[in-house]
Amino acid sequence: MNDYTTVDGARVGVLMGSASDWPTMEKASKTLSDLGVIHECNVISAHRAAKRLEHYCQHAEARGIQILICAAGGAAHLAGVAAAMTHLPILGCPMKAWSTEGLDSLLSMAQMPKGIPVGTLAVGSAGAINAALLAVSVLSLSDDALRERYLAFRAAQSEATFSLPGAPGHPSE
Ligand code: RP5
Repeated sequence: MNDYTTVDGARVGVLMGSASDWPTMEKASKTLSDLGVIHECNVISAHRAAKRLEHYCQHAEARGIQILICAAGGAAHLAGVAAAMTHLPILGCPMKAWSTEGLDSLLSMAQMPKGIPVGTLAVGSAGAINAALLAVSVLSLSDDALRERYLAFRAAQSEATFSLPGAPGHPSE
C-alpha cells in the first residue's frame, strides 16, 4: 500500500501521474533543491494507484510534509483527488499530455468546484518551476533562513533581467 519513496525531513511532496511527467517535474525538483528545500518525488496516479494515493495523502502531514505539488495530464484529476484526501495545500501543475497542448489538464485542475481548492499553475515547465517557488514562498513565512535564500534568488533574477550580453551598449558577459 505504502509503496512510495519517502525522504527524511521532506517538507514538500511532489506527486505526478506518470513517469512521463518527470522531465517537466524534474524542474520543480531542481528548483526546490537549489533553494535547499528537502522534498520527495513519487509517481502515484490517481486512477492507476488510487489506494496508494489515499495512503500517501493520509500520512503526509504526520511525516512532516507541508505542501503537495501534483502534476498530471489529460483528465488531470490527481491534484483534485489529493486535495480531497488531505487539507494540506495542493499546487497543481497541468502537464502537456497527448492533445490540446495541456488545455485539458489546465481546466481539469483550475475548474475545481468550490470547497476543495487546488492552486493551479501554468501548463508545463513554467508552472512546474513556479509551483516550487510558490511552495518556497509559503514555507518562507515560517523559515527565516529559507526566506533569505528566496530573497537572494529573487534579487539575482532581477539583476539578470537587466543583463543583455552582446547587445549594443551592454557588456559582453
Ligand atoms: C496522466 O496521463 C499522467 O499524469 C500523464 O501526464 C498522462 C500520460 O500518462 P502516460 O500514459 O504517459 O503514463 O495520468
